Amino acid sequence: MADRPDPLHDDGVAVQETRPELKQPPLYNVVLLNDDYTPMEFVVHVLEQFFGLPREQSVRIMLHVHTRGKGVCGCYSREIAETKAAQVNDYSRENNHPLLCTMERA
Ligand code: TYC
Repeated sequence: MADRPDPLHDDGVAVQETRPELKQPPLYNVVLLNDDYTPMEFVVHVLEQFFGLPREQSVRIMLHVHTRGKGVCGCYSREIAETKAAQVNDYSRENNHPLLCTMERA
């Protein structure tokens, strides 16, 4: 009962009602960066395996990154984007490729 201010007996104290938090959580683009050494086939493989993209779209994104410097692989909540980027970076390191994956606010 005492968890809500009583407007008739407020002792002259103004109470600012807390508005409910209605904002959607932000989304993040997972971004691949170009480098001079990672084989194109490895990048295509990463896009297929970690982002579930079909081969044609993976080739298209890889070539976009190769020519433009970076490109978006997918858009996710912060936790999923962090996990994807970390998985790609771990996998690239395990395979001795300098491929880097980051995330940016969408
Ligand atoms: N630039 C690389 C090459 O010529 C290919 C590449 C594409 C590397 C995309 C990274 O995110 C990348 N072998």
